[in-house]
Amino acid sequence: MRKLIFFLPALLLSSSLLAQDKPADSSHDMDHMQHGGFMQGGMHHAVAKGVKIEQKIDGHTIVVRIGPMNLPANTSHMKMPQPPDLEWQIPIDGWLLAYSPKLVDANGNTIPGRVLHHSAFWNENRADFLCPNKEEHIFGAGGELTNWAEIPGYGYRVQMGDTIRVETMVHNPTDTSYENVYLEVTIPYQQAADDAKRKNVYPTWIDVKSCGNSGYDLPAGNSKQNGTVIVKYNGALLGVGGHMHDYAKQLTLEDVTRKETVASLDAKVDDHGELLSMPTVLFLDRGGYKFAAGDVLKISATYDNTTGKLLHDGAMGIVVGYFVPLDDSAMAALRRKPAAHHMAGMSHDH
Ligand SMILES: [Cu+2]
Repeated sequence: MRKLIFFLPALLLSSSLLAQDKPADSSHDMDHMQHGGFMQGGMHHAVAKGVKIEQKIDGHTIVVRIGPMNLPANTSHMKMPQPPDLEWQIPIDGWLLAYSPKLVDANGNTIPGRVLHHSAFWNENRADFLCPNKEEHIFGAGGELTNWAEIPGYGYRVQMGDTIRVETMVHNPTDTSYENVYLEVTIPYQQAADDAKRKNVYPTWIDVKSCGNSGYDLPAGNSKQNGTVIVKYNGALLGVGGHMHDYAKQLTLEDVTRKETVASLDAKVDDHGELLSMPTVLFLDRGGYKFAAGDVLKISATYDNTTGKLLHDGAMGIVVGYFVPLDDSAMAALRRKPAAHHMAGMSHDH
């Protein structure tokens, strides 16, 4: 089974270091829909019935809960009925600070993360700052259930009523069936009305498919895919992680305009090529990696697919980070009304 690594943030561990810097986040793409079900990777998925999204909020934390989902043993994501896209309405005016995902059953017992293929949160009220044809992808999780920790002094700004579209795909590669499974994401927040003000961070997804759909066919053997994107804002990248799939070798990000390598991320895989982890690189010691408006960024993903065959839609190459613009007011233009075309059952490729 392909494993998805949404790395981000270990960034966020060293709190004192971060005090004078900025943060980053992430994004994917959406795909085709069809009546009564939906298409992902060219495959038709049945829709899981009765899956809802709900939230609980106290003075500090929102818990978003998606479920229940029934996951029979040894079921691929193609065969598993999948939740439709769900919408979460933001209940505060302020900042989301961190994301901590877990899987539980109806009694609160922990379920192994491996049964989560991926989940992606998209803000329908904002366009991505690098690829305005896409919504802002504010959070992603794969089977590793990586926490996106808080960066002191920074946050992702939301407004009451913002609509977050939540895509979730599940599978069950284990020999155990699980019933009534919930994905719970715990999100600490701060109200804008509070005294302490935060700097805004913008999720930064730099994709080898540029501003298109992220997934691509992975040829047998060694391969390299490149993409470019132009930064339209002055600002700084606080740090980056990477998102790849199995048989990954390396992700590199270059600032072509400056003729500099921004980051080189070596994938860690096991003996069979299964992806174990992607590293994180921080630019804190210099106050973030500075970009100037107009800088051309080039991203490259290298793979070594040892299966001997082409893997349809088997690869992705995305550098993910947190961007802090020099002039935050310039980002206001990225707000928009949610597109009216969304319907349950729409999802992205994985
Ligand atoms: Cu992926």
